This record gives sequence, C-alpha cells and structure tokens, in this order.
Amino acid sequence: MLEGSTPWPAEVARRYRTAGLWRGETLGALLRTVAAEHGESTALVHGDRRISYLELDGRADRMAAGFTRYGITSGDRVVVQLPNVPEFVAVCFALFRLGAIPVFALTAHRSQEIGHLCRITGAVAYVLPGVHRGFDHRVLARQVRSGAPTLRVLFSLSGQGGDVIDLSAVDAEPREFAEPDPSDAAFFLLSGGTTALPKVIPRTHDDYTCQVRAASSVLGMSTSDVYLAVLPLEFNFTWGCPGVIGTLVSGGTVVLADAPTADDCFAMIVREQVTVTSLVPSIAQLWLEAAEWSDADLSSLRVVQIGGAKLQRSVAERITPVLGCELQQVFGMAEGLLTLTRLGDPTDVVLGTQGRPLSEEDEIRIVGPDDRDVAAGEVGELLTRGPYTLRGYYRATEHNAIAFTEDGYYRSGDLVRLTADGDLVVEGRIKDVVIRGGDKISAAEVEGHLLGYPGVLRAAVIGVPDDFLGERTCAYLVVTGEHPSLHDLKGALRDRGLADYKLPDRVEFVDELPVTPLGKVDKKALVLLADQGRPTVA
Ligand code: J2J
Repeated sequence: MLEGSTPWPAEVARRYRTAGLWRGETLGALLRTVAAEHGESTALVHGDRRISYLELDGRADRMAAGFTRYGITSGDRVVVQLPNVPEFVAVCFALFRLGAIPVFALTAHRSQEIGHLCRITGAVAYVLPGVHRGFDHRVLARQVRSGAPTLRVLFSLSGQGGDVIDLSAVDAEPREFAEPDPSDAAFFLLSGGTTALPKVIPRTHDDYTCQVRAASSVLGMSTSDVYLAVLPLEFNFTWGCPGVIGTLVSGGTVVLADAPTADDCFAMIVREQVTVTSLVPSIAQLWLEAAEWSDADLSSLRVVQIGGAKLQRSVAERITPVLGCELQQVFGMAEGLLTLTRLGDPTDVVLGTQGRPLSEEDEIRIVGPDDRDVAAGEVGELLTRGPYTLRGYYRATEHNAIAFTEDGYYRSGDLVRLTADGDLVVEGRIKDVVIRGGDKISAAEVEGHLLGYPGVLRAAVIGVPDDFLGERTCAYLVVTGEHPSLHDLKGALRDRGLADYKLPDRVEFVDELPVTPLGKVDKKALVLLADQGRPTVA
C-alpha cells in the first residue's frame, strides 16, 4: 500500500469484496477486457480523429513501455495536466498499466498549484500541454522543477525539443508489467477543499471501478451510448460518474469537446449522435439559451446530468422541454459519495432533489454542530463513508484527524436534508469554499495570497450570489495606505502563480473585519454587507 494513504479497515474491505462491489479489477485491465470484446468499435472521438478500442489499448501498452525508458516505474507519481484530448486517456491508461499514478491537475493551474501537487505527491514527471490557450506551460514547468526536487522528467503534448520530451516519443515495444494491487491508489484527484494548500485524494482501482460500474448501471450505459465529455476530463464528474471510464467500460464511445460552448457541442451531438453528457448548472443555462434559437436536432440525447453546484429549480424545469431529454441531478465530490436522481423518478424528485446515494453500501449521517444526528428531515452536515469514499487524504495526518470522524466518516462540510422518500437536498455548506460555476475555491488559500500583497493587513474571501455562476468571489480587505485596485490585486496574484479562476471578482475595503463572539471572522455578516455594497468594476 502506498505510504501516506489510509486503508479501509480489513473487515469493511472484506464486506465490500463479499458483496461484489470490489472485484479486484484494475483500471488498466478493464480497458484490456473491453478491447478484446469490442476492438473495432470507436472508443474516442476528437475532432476528425477516431480511435478504436484496439488502437487505444495498443497505444497505452506502447506508451507504458515508453515511459519506462524515461525511468518511470510502478508507484511513481506523474502530474497530468492536459486538455480534453485522446492523449489524456492514453497517458492515464499507460500509467495504470505500469502501476504508476497519475495526479490530475486542471489546465488552469499555474506554478502555485502545480508546484504544490509535485511536492506533496513527490511526482517524478509532469505531462503538460505545451502552449495551451496562449499560455506556455513549458515556462511554468521549468519554474516548477526548480522548486520540486523529485521532478525529473517533463513530457509535452506538442513538439518542443530541449528538456521537454514530446509525448509521441514515449513509445516502445509493448511488454508485460506486474498488475498493480487493486486496493492501491490508481490515481490522485484534487480536493475542492477548505485548506490553504489543496489536499489530494488517492482513488484506488477497487473503489473507482466500483463507482463507475454502479454509475454506468444507474444510467443503463451500453455499447450504443455516446458520451460527450464537455467539462474537463480531470473532473471526477466527467471522468467516472459514469463519464469517460464508465462509457469505456460499457463499450460505448467518448467524444471529447475542446470547450463547453453550445455551438460546438450541439454540432458534436448531432454529428456523433451523443446520448449522454454532464454539465455544471452555469453551462446548462448557456445551452438552454442557445437551444431556444438553434435548429440543431438534439434528439439523440437521452440524459443530461447536472451537478457540481446547486441547480436552481427554474433552470431544472427547462431541461426536458428545451433539450428534449431526461435530467439527472448529481451531487458528488472527488472524495467519493455520489447521489443521483434515477431515470423515471417522479418529476418533483428530479427537479427538486439531488437524489439517492449510488451504492447500497453508502452510509450517510446528517448531524448538528454537536455531531449528533438531526431529527428526520432537518438540515445538518452530511457525513459519509462507503465503498468509494476515501478514508483519508494523502499525507495529511493532521488534517485527517479533523476531516474524518473516529469511525471513518468523511465530514463533507455540506449542509443537506433528506426528504421523506429518502432523497437528498443540498441546502448550503459550512465549509469555507466558494463554488464559482463548477470551480471550487478555498477561501483560506486566496486569503493567504492576498495577505502577501504590500499593505494588506487582513483579508476575508466570501462568495456572493450571482445569477449566472451561482457565486462570485469578493475579497474584503483591511489595508494600510492606498487602496490597491482590483486590477492590481489580480495581477499580483497571477504573478504569484495562482490559477485565474481563483482571482477575486470584486474587492471591498473595510476598517475592520466583523468577528463572531468566538473571535472568528464573521463571513455571514460580510455576505450581508456585500449585498448592500456596490460591486467594484475591474
Ligand atoms: C450543490 N452542490 C454540489 C450539487 C457538488 C459529480 C458531481 C459533482 C462533483 C463535484 C463530483 C453539487 N448541488 N448537485 O466530483 O463526481 C458541491 C458540494 C460538494 C463539492 C464537491 C462528481 N454537486 N456540489 O462537484 O470535488 O459542496 O466534486 O462537496 O469538485 O461540490 O466538489 P468536487
């Protein structure tokens, strides 16, 4: 077992195995099995490229052998920062085969995030996109390498030369590798968490195959399904709910979208006869607006999953009439637990709840501040444990002591209630996270960076309601001397290497931050204050 991970207790693991939830399968072997059965079928589509299962399987084998030439071996961690391209999938399966562990990064991540990911995971390699959306990731990579002692090799998607190896050169005669232990980490997801430095989540082969198989079965996925990956592949929602892996396990086809724009996605839906896709609410809203005037025939769509942020009922109500397909609400987290409405659920359940847990072995508790279960139907914090929910963040002993109960429940920080029928409704959260569109922003992380700006004495970051994104960020600052402009603040954070989506949308200045009777910054009071104040123009 990978040092720094927390295993499930032995008797619990035995129960999951006996129940057939953990089957001892590795993700690499899953692709092999499907390729043997549906070799000629199309696994991936990207623009004009169509890649069959046999081709994907073969590419993963050759790439796995190729990676060993650069010294990458079983157990090594490799940061993967790629857009939605077939190479993302091939690199991951190559690493799975090898027993090496992909660490998923967002393409928006910069030196702060990538540097942290490299250091905390001890990554030996970093796979980057080259120049992407006008940003040169090679410069970032060299910068990161100087502060990450374990990082040895850089691979890039587009021909670079020098010290950055072109991914196409990662190619060698296939060879056999020892199967990784299915109860070990297959890859790392990044938490949308609350801490100043983001935590990473080891997802095991056993737990993830359990999740994708169950999610595929809930959606009735089959070889005739075509999944459109609109959101970034590294998002747990897109990767495995059932997403990319669930579609591949079912022998279906995954279509990779470069951007979530309605124009491009509608054209792909028509051309590839897409049946399933997953969206965050803000993108669903854009699609609804576009569909009102578009004459694209979207009738191949059977389900649109929406999750990642609260879906307003008014938006939920328009999905079926406008897009002509079923809506499935999904509440999920990179840490594990998924709840989903089921196909054919009553309208009120689909429109007004986030559904029921994915697995019968998912355990949930809803507790008050005293950690006792609230009365039926009351709102409280959601605690959960189960066959695909982590038991501990990676290398985070101190944080794990507060993020989990002694008996292994993960404290989600989400405020929820259960309806009389047992469907979950998300009511808010107690964790200090802003959910901007589908992006999760840790207030503490941004506050730490704001405090690095000259003259800033105190900083508090809050989410303020926004019609389109759900929430936007607002920074309240106490400063000495002149007030910096929002533009200057954003520039400074960007220069520190913080991803763009974390930069505040608005800044306000106060003489003192309000505090609660316990002496903590009173963020509720700030939200009320923000509501009265007028937004600063960037
Ligand atoms: C309200 N809040 C939600 C929802 C997630 C599937 C779907 C989403 C994620 C995801 C995921 C929400 N309504 N429907 O990993 O596999 C908020 C909660 C939650 C946090 C987790 C998946 N769906 N949320 O969003 O790790 O606050 O996962 O704890 O990015 O998003 O964020 P993340």
